[in-house]
Amino acid sequence: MKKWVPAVSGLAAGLLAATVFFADFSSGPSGSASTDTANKNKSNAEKVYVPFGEKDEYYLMASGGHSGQMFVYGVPSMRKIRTIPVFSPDSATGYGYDQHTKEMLGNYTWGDLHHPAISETNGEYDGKYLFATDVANSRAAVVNLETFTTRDIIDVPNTSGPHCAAFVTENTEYMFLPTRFAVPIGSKYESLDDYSEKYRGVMSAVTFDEKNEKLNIAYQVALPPWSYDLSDAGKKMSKDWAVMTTYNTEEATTNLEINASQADRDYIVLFNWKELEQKVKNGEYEDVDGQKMIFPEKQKGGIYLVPVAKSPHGVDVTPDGTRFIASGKLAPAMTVFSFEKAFKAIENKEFDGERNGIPVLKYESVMEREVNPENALGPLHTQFDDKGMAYTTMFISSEIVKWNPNTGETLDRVAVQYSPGHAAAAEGDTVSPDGKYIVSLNKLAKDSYLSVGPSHPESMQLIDLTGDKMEIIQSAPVDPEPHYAQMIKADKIKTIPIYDIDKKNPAAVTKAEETRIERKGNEVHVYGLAMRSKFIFDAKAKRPDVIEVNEGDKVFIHLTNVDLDQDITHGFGINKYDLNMEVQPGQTNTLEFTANKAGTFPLYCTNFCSALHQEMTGYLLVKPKK
Ligand code: CUK
Ligand code: CUA
Repeated sequence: MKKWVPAVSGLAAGLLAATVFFADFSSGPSGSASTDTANKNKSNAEKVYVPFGEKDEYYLMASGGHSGQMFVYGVPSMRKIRTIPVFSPDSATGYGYDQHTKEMLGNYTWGDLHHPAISETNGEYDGKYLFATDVANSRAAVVNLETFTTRDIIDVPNTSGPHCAAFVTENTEYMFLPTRFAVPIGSKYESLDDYSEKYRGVMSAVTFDEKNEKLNIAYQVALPPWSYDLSDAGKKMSKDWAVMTTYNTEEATTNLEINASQADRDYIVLFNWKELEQKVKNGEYEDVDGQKMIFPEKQKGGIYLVPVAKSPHGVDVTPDGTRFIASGKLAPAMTVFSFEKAFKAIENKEFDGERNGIPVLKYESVMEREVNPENALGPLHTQFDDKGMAYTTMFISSEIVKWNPNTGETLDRVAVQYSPGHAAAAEGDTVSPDGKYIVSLNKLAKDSYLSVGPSHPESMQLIDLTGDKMEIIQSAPVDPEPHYAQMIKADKIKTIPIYDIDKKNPAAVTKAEETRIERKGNEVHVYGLAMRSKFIFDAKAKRPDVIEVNEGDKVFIHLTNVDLDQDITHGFGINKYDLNMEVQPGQTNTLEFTANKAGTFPLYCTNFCSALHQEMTGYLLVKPKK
């Protein structure tokens, strides 16, 4: 049963003056459910039940939105397993407090993480790394999946909000980071009256050096001053290509809700990254503050525009790489484009003029079909199953529609609660999705869970794809908004049980005899260790667990956890110094701070580690200046 209620909020609701299709979930597992429903729910409960001690079949790597973090869930249980701090400090792990993570975060204290991307080999998730970008402060990050820790963060210059990333190419050659907000190159001041001339929508091609775990900007492209929304890399026959959606090709500078929705068409940018790479090798670029910048109006070639229904959002490449599907948040249709047709059109120069020096391909030359399921409104993002069937989220009609991209035929629909943004299918962005599951990432949960006041958590609903009909079998709250997630087979992730004590790290100590406190002028270096259940900063001292410094000293506390037992992690917090860090088994971490407050400051282990964890304490004594 469905009931119509007026839209109160949401994407473009004002413009559309639409009504929202809210499904009625009142016949839930409790209450007046029929015996049939009860049985069905029992079998659904079994489908998601993972007994204690057994493991889930998939990892779901979900974006933590404007928490700046990433969340790890298990599928099918939908149990949350871990938070990975990426773009924001995290008190629990001391992320952003120790020297390495503090340097990575710079001076930023928040981030807005939208689209996690798992590294790929031959178009398959390889389970090695996870990439993400920060819309708030224009950064890109890489997380190592042996340890589930962030290893590198870079600032992306000339850009403001690389929303439309990260999507990696088939062998993780590149991820492309186009900007959401056009800004002047160098982010300097320019009047908005000169927007069309002075502003640009720069895209960065970022590479990953696995050996050193470093991200690098290989080159940038000064695209027109439009907003770039979502992107996807080609696969197989289209592997050298990538696509991204644009909006505000009107180049409006105010009241975008209205002004960026004037033209009937915006564009998909279609580009050949191999060709752009070659251009850079040939020296066809300009040096802009040390960045290799391609200006498409001057260094022509490799980039094309494909007209698409106005204000598109998602664009997704089919697993076989033959098509790309754009979803129009203001148009009720999904548009299927053919790479083969696009390649022919490029060869035959079937252009409809150009914009900003970039050729516009004829819509009819590239478009294969427009798909418009009855009453389905607000298509945003598409995922795929093992048979190549498409699953598109419908933000306004609050459902997922299953359809056949080869014919356009609607195959099934399931109501979700409510307003799905993305969905994440099992191995969904690879060349061989698993089918089996899809998770709907809903923007509004509306009373699905115990009330916590006016603001409710969002939700993720797990949908079983193995039966004749899609079926929701589990749901989990998530807070805040999960923009996107990727679901990877659990056995592809190979975590390490403990860190190898890093002998190359000059700050590592392995035995009590090596512990020491060294002073060089007003710099104090503590080489300490943590073990159950004590700290040893200097084994030879009268009180080995005490650090004494002078007010104004620059203090470095290097701490190695020598407990090489799985899961025996120690913390190191100093009262009232606003400092905490975690040292996992075998790890060496450094806290760097200035002892600018004189006094007596207890320090203690912040992670439960043994029956005598409470005794794992010491003192930082800061002698006042004369
Ligand atoms: S976006 Cu499309 S619904 Cu990928 Cu940031 Cu949120
Ligand atoms: Cu170490 Cu608690």
